[in-house]
Amino acid sequence: MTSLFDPTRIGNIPLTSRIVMAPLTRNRALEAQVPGPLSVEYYRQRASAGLIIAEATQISPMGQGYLDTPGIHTPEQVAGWRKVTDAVHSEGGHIVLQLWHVGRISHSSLLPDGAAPVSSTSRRPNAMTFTKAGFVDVSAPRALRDDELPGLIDDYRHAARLAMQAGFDGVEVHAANNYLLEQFLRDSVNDRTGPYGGSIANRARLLVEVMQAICAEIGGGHTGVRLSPMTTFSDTARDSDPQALYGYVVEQLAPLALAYLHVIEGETGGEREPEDAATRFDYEALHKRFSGAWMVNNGYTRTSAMAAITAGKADLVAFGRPFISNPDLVRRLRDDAPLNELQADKLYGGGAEGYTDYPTLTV
Ligand code: 8OZ
Repeated sequence: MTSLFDPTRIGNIPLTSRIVMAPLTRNRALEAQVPGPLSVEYYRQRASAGLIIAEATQISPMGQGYLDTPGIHTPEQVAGWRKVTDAVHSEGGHIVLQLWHVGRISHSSLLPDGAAPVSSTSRRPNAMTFTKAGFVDVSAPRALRDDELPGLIDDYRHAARLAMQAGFDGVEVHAANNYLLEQFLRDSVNDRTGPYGGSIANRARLLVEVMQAICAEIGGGHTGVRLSPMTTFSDTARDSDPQALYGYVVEQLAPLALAYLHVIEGETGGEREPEDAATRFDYEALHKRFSGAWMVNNGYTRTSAMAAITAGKADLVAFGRPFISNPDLVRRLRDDAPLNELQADKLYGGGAEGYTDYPTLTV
């Protein structure tokens, strides 16, 4: 029987356990969206994770949606990330980078020349973001023209190449939580006509083309994807037929032989298995169609994670908040040791406090 603590290999990446550090936005990038020394220390402290998925990182200046998030589109950012990957590797860990474009979840003050955010639509969501001026409503977006999409796909390809240059073991494409790629997927948001709107195949086209471009650049064995079929994060309605939409997506990704698929079950950071029939989703049906490693996430505990692995319901379990407050989470789960309390007011922005000062077990 497979255990949560057994080593494995996903695509081209060897892992020391099935315990993954989920991507976590912490808003501590320095000038020019470069990860700094504190971030090097933060990731180094967590290198005993079976795999670290580094925080959502914008693929281009237009991909940024919150204050002080890091990028992966300039040489300075590559150099900053190289220090992170070197630190994790020197501790025997493995780390991939989450590639992010926020689409319409942004504010003009964060974008080049005060530009409008871009999306599949020109409709503004009822969502907020964090800027220099504090929490503000997101700005009204501009719908991307079809002839701009090849350039966008190229931004993803370029970011994936830079991530490998920075020493990452691979990348995870952020196609979850109502950011740009999900804004194309869902019929609740995508109101386009033409090849990228309307049918499921058309709405999935951008994600599939992004994945194809990245896999052609760095190989499917270095590439994963994150999906959240049922979340309403950022006040976004669900698709009218998520089961059909995500079934199609997984089918289209099959030929790429991805290292893994990372699924957020239920509401991001909220309920995983709602009782309400209207919000139920058959994740097992997707799992059956996917041949790479299956990574689950959302509120797992030691007990439920061990059960998911031994039952074959998942190959990997990603933990978010527990990894923030417990750099040595793998050891604590293995020993069934108590966990540190999360300092919830220190999640976004600031310095070492609530970032690199959580204690590890001493004996
Ligand atoms: C919390 C705050 C800002 C961004 C996600 C990247 O939910 C995020 C995020 C989470 O995927």
